[in-house]
Amino acid sequence: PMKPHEYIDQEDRYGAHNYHPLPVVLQRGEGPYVWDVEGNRYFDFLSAYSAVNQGHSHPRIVGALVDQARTLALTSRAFYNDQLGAMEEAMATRFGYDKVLAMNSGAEAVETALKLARRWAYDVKGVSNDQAIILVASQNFHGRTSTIVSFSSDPDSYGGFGPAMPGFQIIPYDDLAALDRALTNPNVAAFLVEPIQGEAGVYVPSDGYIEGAAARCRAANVLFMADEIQTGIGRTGAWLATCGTCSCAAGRCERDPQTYVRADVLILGKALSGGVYPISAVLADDEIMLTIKPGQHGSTFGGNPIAARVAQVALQVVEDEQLMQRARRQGAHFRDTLARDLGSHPLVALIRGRGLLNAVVINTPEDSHVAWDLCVAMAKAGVLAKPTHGNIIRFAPPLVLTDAELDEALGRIVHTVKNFTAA
Ligand code: IF1
Repeated sequence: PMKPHEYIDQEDRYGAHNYHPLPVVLQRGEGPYVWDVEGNRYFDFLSAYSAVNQGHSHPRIVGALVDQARTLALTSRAFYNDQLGAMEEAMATRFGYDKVLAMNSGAEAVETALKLARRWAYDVKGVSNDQAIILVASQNFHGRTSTIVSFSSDPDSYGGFGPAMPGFQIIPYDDLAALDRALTNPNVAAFLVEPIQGEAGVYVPSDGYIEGAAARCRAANVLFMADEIQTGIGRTGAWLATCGTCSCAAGRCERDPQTYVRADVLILGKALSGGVYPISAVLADDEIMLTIKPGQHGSTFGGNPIAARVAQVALQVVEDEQLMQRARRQGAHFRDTLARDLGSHPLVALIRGRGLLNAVVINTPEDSHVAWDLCVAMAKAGVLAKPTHGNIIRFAPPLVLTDAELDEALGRIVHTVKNFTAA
């Protein structure tokens, strides 16, 4: 076996330098834990950016993956398979849409939604050819394709990758007046938005923003498209962040009319597979989804039998283990405890989040090393988290921690911050 630095050197030597990982080399995962190559155990408070909500290597999900891989892995969509329809039915009925379109990565699902919005604009709304505008929010993160980075406001994402794809307009996030102004343009096809902005640093919008945005889009005959790739599948304390304050009581969807928002186009990824396989999907009703005809969109691997089988089980696990209720309850406890123990600590500027998608804003400029050094110190204390924007630390553990495990991890986080001395 190699030493940790040898693995790091090997990646550095032979891999592209498009990431800057924390210096931890992981080998094994189970539930909320991962182990490095030297056998040290960590609480995983990143959860692969919320892809492993169900915990690492969930036995039921891995069982489905392995069994289906042995039986039939890939057919392409040139033929039917015996798993895809069941996955489509499970997702359509659970989330309340006519149709599902299966892809692989989150970025591909976002691309699919953008293409659907344009087709719907031309075929249904009656926008003149090539004139459709899609609104997006500033500080958005929707993936890394050349089209998606075209409408990023982060120079690291779009810089040097031009020319930008036309047909997008960036409006301020959490600003209904700005949305109102943009919606006066009759060529607007859709508004694509994250209900909570992940990459922006777990930025939770004002109460009523998502409801207000959806209502304004509906009034203007514009599609409201929710990117729930990171916020969905239990992470924020309900099936979806757009579910609002519904409690998913008894695992049943209440669709509380006070706060539930139904996106016209719902985009899912990440934890749709429990992290064992890349699976994404777009959900919409027939008026939108059936604008794309055979031969006009697709993917070799999209909707393959492994993905279809895995997604069914991954969703069932969330429901059976009541992970959204746990995320809601434990998330409140997490924020309360951090506020109590670190709320007045000089390093802590702000604690925010919903469910188990949380962030601590460190009281330093974005170009300071403190948040990074703090994450290295937390790793030494057995908790893995990663800074974003230089001074924001995201805390998003798998949703399968016991209450005692959460308290143990909280103790380590609090202890590390209290004993931290900036270099
Ligand atoms: C990386 C952030 C998280 C997403 C939303 C689409 C995608 C993502 C709302 C694309 C992906 C990622 C990818 C990950 C870092 C990450 C992230 F910091 F950038 F914002 F999760 F917090 N929509 N999010 O959050 O999905 O194509 O990656 O499957 O390594 O870039 P993808």
